[in-house]
Amino acid sequence: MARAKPGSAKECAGYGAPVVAVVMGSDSDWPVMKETALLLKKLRIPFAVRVLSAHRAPEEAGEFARKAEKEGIKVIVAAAGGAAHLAGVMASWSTLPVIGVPLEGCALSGLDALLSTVQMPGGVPVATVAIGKAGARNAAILAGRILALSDKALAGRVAALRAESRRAVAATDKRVSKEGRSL
Ligand code: RP5
Repeated sequence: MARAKPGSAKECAGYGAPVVAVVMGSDSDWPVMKETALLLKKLRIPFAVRVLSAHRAPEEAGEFARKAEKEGIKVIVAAAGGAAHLAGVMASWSTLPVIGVPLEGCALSGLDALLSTVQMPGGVPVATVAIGKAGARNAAILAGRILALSDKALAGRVAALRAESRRAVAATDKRVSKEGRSL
């Protein structure tokens, strides 16, 4: 099966210079990490998407992290599966907030990536979210909340997103309880 191609920074960040970097270990991670990109787009947060490997191309990954802040990035979202060290490498080379997304591999269903991402030594934090798509979505919202601390308009959009999900639960509740009554 052909792999999805990561979107270019230019393509995804047409509404300003990127302030969030979404980095991942492989293009095989993109179908999940597209969830982060779509939510960032919905929140109108300019972002860049990159494939950077902690193991296969460590020098390039380190260089990216070292330069990120100077290039205007404010939050790094780093996703990887298996022996997932990409978020840790970002946090080692940068003092920007790093959100780690553990992804599901074949062998251990993402538990390997979760432990690799979350178990950082004291002093080098990675804010680790859930495995897979839920984590990918939460990474975007968490990045939005961090940026919203100094951006009132964005805070409004983040709040609107929460209200939308509350309304969705109410609609589901109505539908399922109606189905329950009709049994
Ligand atoms: C990790 O290894 C990547 O983040 C990916 O989740 C996993 C497998 O990579 P590929 O072999 O599909 O390139 O570094």
